Amino acid sequence: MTSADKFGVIFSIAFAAAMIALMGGLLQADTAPTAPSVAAPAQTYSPPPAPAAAPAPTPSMAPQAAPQTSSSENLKYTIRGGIVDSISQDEHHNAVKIMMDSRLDGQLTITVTDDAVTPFEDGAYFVTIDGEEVEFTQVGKRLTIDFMANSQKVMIFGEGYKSGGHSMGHSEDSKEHEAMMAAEAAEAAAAEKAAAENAAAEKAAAEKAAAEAAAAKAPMEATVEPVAGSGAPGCEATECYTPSTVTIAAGGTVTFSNTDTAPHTSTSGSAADGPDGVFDTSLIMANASYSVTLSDAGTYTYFCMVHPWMEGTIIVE
Ligand SMILES: [Cu+2]
Repeated sequence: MTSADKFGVIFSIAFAAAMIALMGGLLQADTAPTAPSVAAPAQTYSPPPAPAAAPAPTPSMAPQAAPQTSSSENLKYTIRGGIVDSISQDEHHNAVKIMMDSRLDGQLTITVTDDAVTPFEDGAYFVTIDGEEVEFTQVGKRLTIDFMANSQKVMIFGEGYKSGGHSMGHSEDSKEHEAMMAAEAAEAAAAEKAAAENAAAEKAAAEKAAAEAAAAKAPMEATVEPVAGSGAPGCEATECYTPSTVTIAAGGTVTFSNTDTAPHTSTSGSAADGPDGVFDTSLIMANASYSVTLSDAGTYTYFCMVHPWMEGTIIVE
């Protein structure tokens, strides 16, 4: 090695050492002041108690019943027996969705805001856990909801998820009335014709034509009901709405009549892609119904927002 080479090697080592020292200093300067301020809200999962069969004394085990308190989406909550994975707002349906991981029976207390979900007129809410309506206690805007182990999705619904009928009913009534009047008039006219000598042949021809026209045209009205027990998965193997496909004429009406005990929606779109905005019955309580009028021909799929395995189809001709 020449002395020039030696100098080069020593210089390289010294330069590298200086850079490492400099970077170390920068890193420290960069991370040191911010680290303590990003302390995330503590949301530690508490493991279930040790099985009774193995009563090993574990005095050092963390107290598993300690509730945890935090806030997400600006909603304050306390949960015992599980952890909250996420809280999100379903603006389209005026609802708050809470996804959680619960391995124990537990309790969620959450304080909602009008920004997150607007209550019904009387200030009340409607709560489901994994699609089933549940009882809960409400003090002001603070809801206390008991849940069973392995519950996953808590939905808090507000105004907009009205139970029961629809304003469309009135115009339907008057349409029905008009149709009845027209039918009566036609009957009277037909009777007069029958009295005439050569009316019989004419009437038969007219009736035949009418029957053919009726057979060719899809009905103006159809009724769809959720299959009993469709609030639990399994119906998708056959049908969750019955009939799962209905055909109506353009301008016709499909009435969704909830003969099941669980509340359901029929929301246009699909469970995979979400609502498409064509129609939405919103939540239909047991024994209530909701009518949808479709004026444009086409094939419309729909699903239940509460039980996404429930899907059906309306064909408009
Ligand atoms: Cu449903």
